[in-house]
Amino acid sequence: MIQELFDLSGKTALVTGATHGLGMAIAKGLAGAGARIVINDIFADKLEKAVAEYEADGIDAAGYLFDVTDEEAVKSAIQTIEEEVAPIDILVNNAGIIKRIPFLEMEAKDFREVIDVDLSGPFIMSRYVAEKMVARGQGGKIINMCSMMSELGRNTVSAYAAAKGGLKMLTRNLATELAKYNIQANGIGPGYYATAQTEAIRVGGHPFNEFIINRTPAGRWGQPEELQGAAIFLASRASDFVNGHVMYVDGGILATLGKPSNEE
Ligand code: GCO
Repeated sequence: MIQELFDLSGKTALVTGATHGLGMAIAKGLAGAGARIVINDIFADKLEKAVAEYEADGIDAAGYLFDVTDEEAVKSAIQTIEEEVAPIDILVNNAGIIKRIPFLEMEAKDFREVIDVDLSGPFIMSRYVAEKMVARGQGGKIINMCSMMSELGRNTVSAYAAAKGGLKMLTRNLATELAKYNIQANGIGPGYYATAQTEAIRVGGHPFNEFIINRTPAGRWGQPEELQGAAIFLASRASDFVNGHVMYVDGGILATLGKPSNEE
């Protein structure tokens, strides 16, 4: 049956930072396709709340407390997860932060912090998860959460754009170096989604809300669940010859220059 191509039964997926938002929607999607879910966060209370939320949805998610930027912590967490749960077949590098600060006001420490979480974190995670995948010789999938900012600049997000542009290139390099081990590394590039991360620029009459609705050919913000199809595809056998690709799920933003706000 063709559905078997997308079946994740027997697979284990680690989705970093999947305590809320896009990561949680993706993890729930992978669980729906049959995968065993592991998540992490740096806050114990967020982790606990999320595990309960998965449970309410009938998903038995294993939660681990560690920081993706801490190389030693990552190494030992991966070891523990593989012993306590199962070998990681699918890694989704989702954990990320954003700082919206005008370029001329940004300090290097803020820039570095964003690069650390959004770019060095995925490097560290991929480095140590891939090492185990290679040793087992059964292939694997790495999915990096890219962004519109992997392609476009925007006021106030220089650090985030630099990190997400870098993450796109890290994805291509992982694809280059890991393909021979049957590991595929791809990215998902979400457009603008109604999540907590975009709340500050979406609600309360913020002009960015109108701008995004007008700028997106689909004429609306995305809903987190709309990323599930892309995630399942990139995590499954269906994408075994897809490598180094960033799949933009953006309602068409990157396809268009946009239009004046008063145009039908
Ligand atoms: C912003 C947004 C974005 C999005 C997303 C776009 O301030 O422009 O927060 O960066 O969250 O990553 O793809």
